[in-house]
Amino acid sequence: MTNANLARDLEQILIQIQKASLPIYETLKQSLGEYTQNTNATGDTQLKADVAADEILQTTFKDLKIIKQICSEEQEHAIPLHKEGIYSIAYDPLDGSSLMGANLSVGSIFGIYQGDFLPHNLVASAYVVYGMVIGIGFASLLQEGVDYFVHNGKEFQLQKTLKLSHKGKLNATGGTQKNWSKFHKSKIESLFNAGYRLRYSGGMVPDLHHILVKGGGIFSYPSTSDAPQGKLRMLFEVFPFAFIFERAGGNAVCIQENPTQGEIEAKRLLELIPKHLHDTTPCFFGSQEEIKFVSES
Ligand code: AFP
Repeated sequence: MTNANLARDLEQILIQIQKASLPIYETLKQSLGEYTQNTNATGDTQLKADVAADEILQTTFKDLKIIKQICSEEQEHAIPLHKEGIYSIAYDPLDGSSLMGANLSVGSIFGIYQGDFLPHNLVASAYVVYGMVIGIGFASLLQEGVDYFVHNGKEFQLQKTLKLSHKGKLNATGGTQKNWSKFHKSKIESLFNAGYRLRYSGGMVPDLHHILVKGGGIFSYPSTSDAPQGKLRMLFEVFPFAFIFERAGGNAVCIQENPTQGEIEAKRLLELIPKHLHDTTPCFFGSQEEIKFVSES
């Protein structure tokens, strides 16, 4: 496929994401964070807004013949759309929805694949932040950096292209601290001792967007004693943001420890192969310097 054809297709997909974000934002404004009686494929209790956002996205993507299949964090299996389609889209319709009751920002995340849901097939990724305004970050193979669009009340306007500096100042890390490994504790402590400041809302989209907007830092969701494979899902959260951080000039790795030998292994997140659609992995996203620091024993 030529770059011109890819650019045309990605523009169509971005337009669908922009279109869908408007009714999703309206749903959020009318929602009080009410739960349904149902759980999703990963066992999380669904909010009414999770279900509504998923339905809006399914309907919006159905309109586009170039989409072969979609796969949502809220669904157990992928949903075929158009036989002649070329792209597969994996998405989390409403990430961080448990924060809605506290009126904090939440988001949607999209990985856009040419072919099947394998990280080396990613051609673009996007996220939507539903905050004071709707913001959309979009990265593709066709350009360096992450284009950040903001809705001005009438239309989406490109605000800036986000790029990471070699090193930043923010440190966002998740999971229950008593379940962190000694290695993770010591790395996080060293970062704070070096002057890094904690910024963690509990929403992956606003937390990672914050690092991109401030031009650097690190976000981690490590392996913990209660969740050795971490919490965040490869297809719906991790791969799209790994792609975005790499396009922004940073790095994204999985860090696994071998406690008996006291060694650690850092692997590029986009080289992991999921066995199941809902697999999770420990993950670290950041500027070059921070990722180098946490990748060393
Ligand atoms: P919810 O969708 O249950 O609010 O989880 C949000 C999330 O998947 C991601 O957005 C956060 O980074 C992460 O979980 C926070 O998890 P911890 O509360 O365990 O740090």
